[in-house]
Amino acid sequence: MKRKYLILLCLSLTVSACRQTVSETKNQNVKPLPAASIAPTNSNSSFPVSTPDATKIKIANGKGIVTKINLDQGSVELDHEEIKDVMPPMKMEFFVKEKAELKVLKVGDKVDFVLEENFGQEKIISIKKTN
Ligand SMILES: [Cu+2]
Repeated sequence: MKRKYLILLCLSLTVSACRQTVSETKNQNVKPLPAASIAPTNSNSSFPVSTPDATKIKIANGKGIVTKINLDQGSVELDHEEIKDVMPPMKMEFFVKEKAELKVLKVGDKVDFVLEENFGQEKIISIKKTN
């Protein structure tokens, strides 16, 4: 009888260990938030700046059509035109710096946006409906 109990105990331990692994894996799937943006240290000087830092943070203008809005995440999916020197036309999701700007947008809106590219991580710093 005692041995049977031990086996059961063993089994339940295995199961709970299993569950833990599953939930850990799930957590890893959570979309990583974009790393905090590194503000240019010389923000007082007029743009463009010609310090080496200027090459790491790129600002680009883009145009596109809203295909999805995620207010909770603060992200927007756009079917965007070519963004010069950044990327070809495509449909993709961007994080938006000012979530409030998303509240006035809806799917299908044509938008102008400003993209900040920071070490390969893009973030929309301004997005406005085109009239
Ligand atoms: Cu893109």
